[in-house]
Amino acid sequence: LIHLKINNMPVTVKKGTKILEAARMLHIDIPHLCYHPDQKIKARCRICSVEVVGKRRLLAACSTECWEGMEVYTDTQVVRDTQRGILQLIMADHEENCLTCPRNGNCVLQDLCSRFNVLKPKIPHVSKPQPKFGNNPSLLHDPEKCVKCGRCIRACKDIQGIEVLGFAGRSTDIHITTPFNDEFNNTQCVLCGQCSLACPVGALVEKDDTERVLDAIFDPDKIVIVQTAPSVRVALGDAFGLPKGSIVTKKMVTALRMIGFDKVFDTNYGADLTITEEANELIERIKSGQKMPMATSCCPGWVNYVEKHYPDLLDHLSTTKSPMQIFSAITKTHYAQQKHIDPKKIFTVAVMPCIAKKYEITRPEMGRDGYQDTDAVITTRGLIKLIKYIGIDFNNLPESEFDNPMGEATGAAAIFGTTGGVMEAALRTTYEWLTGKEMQNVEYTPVRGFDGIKEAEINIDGKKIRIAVAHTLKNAKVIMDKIRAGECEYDFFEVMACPGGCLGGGGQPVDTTMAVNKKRMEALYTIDKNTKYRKSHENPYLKKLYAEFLEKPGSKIAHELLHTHYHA
Ligand code: HC0
Ligand code: SF4
Ligand code: SF4
Repeated sequence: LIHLKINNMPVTVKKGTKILEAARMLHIDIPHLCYHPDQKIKARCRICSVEVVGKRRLLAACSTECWEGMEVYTDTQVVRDTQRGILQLIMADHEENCLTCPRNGNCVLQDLCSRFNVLKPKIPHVSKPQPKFGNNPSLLHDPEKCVKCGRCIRACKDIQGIEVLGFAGRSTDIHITTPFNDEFNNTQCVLCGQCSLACPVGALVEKDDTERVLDAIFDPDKIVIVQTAPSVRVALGDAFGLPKGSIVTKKMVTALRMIGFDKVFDTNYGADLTITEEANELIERIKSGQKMPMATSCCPGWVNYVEKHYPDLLDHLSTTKSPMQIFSAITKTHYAQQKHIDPKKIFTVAVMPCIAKKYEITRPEMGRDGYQDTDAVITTRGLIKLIKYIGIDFNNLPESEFDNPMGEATGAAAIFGTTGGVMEAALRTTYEWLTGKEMQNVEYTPVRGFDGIKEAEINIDGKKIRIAVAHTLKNAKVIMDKIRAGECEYDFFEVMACPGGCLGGGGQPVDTTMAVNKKRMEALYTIDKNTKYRKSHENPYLKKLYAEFLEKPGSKIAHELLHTHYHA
């Protein structure tokens, strides 16, 4: 243990603790910009500079380890002048249009300028106009707002192993860009949005579709139907000061009705359908031995990755569409027929933790008869914006239930939002269908938790099924390289592009970290535990849907509506 003093207050820390972390234990927040708790420390911005007795230069609190007897001061005149000086320099190279910035009110730089009273620029502006990138449905890059912290670069490289973003230029010309300054969709980018989640300012942001959603709501000729993804309900509360991992499903439903959606349904219903179709597909593939191992395909970041990085292995992806797309396909066909509504009058909105989903809905195969199945995707951040726009006092809202029939879902669907969840849900159904026996303990712990790659072998009726679960594309790469080399022994594997799965998605609130993700994961398992049905094929409304419309899993009509094919 190490003993030190910060601002004359004693604190004891473990060896290896950085000054920034030690200060937190004393409830002091040393300002930081390039530091992110889940990333490698680079100490680029130096805004965390502190004075240490005996040292002539200021030290970076994010990267300097505490030592025995250390005496640190975080609030001396020289520290404050340095911090203000750094902020002035950043502002000299920063587009000053905070009022119209998507991160207005939610920006680390804005908070720091306010905290250090850097209200008027003292240094002449040096920034030059730079082209924005955004010719894609998901992601917008505005280099004039960039603070060169490098957090986006590290997210892309260290989480996804992709390296689309990098520094270019020197001195005042230094900027972050893609290879050959190309648009994201011409690069190896998969639109996962992890860079936008890591960006402390408004330089990398999602494409905002909230205005389009409001326009549809105000249009008297449109019936606007919303579905909400499994992991939004355990993250939304963050924005309203609730403890991390709070389950706010029923308040969220009330808020969505207040915003003006005509029907509030649950993506989880679509997830149950995905599982019945995917389990059936898996059983068929195991029996035929074709295109093995089979991989899940509900994460569009992952699908984009296979298309761009492993186009020779696209056959391994399950043809079952994602819950979001299955949900919308049923809404605009069966549901529309039953309610006697022209599907072209229905406007479907999906609230997702994801920005790749904004791209997924534009794929040409995701619709029919000249209409798109899902009309708009807004992220958890987008929903927060709408709730604030309407002026809803979220925390004091009464609770309410989803509409039916597409608001009813099982516990298996709830856990889709965490890494390992799709696998566990699929196993619950596959096991029962292959054996004809009831699964006693539905909780399959080997696929739970945040290990990068989890492997297991299950015995189903004497047949060994080898499975794996990976989150982040860096981990997925390990599996894909094995398949390419002909060395992969799995039958079935799950990949989610984001750390922890969708609960750590690129569209979640910007203070998402792995520690926060852990709370969200626990919340999803709690929802599963407290749900009446815990296996997708037991969803009573799904049974009805198959009886009335889809006939059986894998039927001709199920293939038409609920399956697709991926191509390079
Ligand atoms: Fe996910 Fe999904 S679980 S991808 O992570 O499969 O976005 O939350 O909605 O579609 O259900 C995201 C989350 C979903 C879909 C589901 C799947
Ligand atoms: Fe990299 Fe994902 Fe950002 Fe694309 S969206 S640049 S893949 S982190
Ligand atoms: Fe989107 Fe979830 Fe995939 Fe991330 S893990 S890209 S949030 S679907």
